[in-house]
Amino acid sequence: MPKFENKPGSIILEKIVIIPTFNEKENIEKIIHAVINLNLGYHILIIDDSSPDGTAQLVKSLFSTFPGQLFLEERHGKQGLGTAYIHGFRWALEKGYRYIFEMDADFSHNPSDLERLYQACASGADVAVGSRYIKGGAVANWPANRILLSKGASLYTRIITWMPIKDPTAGFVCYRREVLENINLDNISFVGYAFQIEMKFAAWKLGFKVKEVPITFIDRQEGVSKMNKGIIKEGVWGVLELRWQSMFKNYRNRVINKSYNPTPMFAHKTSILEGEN
Ligand SMILES: Nc1nc2c(ncn2[C@@H]2O[C@H](COP(=O)(O)OP(=O)(O)O)[C@@H](O)[C@H]2O)c(=O)[nH]1
Ligand SMILES: [Mg+2]
Repeated sequence: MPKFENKPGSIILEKIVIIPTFNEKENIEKIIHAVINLNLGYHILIIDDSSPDGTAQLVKSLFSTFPGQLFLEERHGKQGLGTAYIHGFRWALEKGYRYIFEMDADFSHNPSDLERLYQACASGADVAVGSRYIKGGAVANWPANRILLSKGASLYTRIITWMPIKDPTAGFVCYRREVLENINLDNISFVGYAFQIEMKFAAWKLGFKVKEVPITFIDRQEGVSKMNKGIIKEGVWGVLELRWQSMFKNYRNRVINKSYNPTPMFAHKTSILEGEN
């Protein structure tokens, strides 16, 4: 794990987009270019689970084009989306990033929408969720069975948990670092899409302000989805488990990071730029 690099007077690292990948060779270079070409200061961290198709090699081939902006963490074997993000969150917190994003590699999430999530967080939200199911949001060319599954999962989650979020399985998210620092990431237990629900549930239960921002989600054009029955099963049981824990045990106590100590340099809103001290 790299050492914490921010020192007073040095550049505060602002925005990092974490992209988990498993066999995304058709998309990976294009999505990296698309995010960096926004020219809005986004850094990218790819978490690759030893993709047999050589995704990680393609990322490495871009290191010299985007020095200091593109990073890669390689893990051994496919370990699931949730643990990939947890790995990325720890990495980004350790480095000192202030806004930490989740995004898929497959262009289902439009990189141009990153800034709308960022603006929502920069103007008062703690978590900004790119939402398909609020006014102005949409899903384009997803097969009917996937739409039904996704909408069904959202309704099911809301009925069971009462969490006031219309798109709880959304995977296009911006977190203020304080949210991730406050959550005990050791106790986030799910690996698949239930992970997305649990992160929002934890943030909501800890009293953070979650704002949904409408987005249009587009089905992937290239590569294949990693959705499977195990992920659906984990989602169904996972939501019940969250509800159970929050009813009879103190979920808040379980999920709060008791050793969280805010770093004073992150307690204010203004960026410290190099040479300004
Ligand atoms: N590192 C890692 N990434 C994964 C894993 N499973 C899925 N992903 C990535 O997570 C993102 C979302 O997965 P995807 O297959 O598009 O799911 P879908 O959009 O629900 O069909 C993509 O960028 C995948 O490459 C995994 O086990 N490990
Ligand atoms: Mg996808």
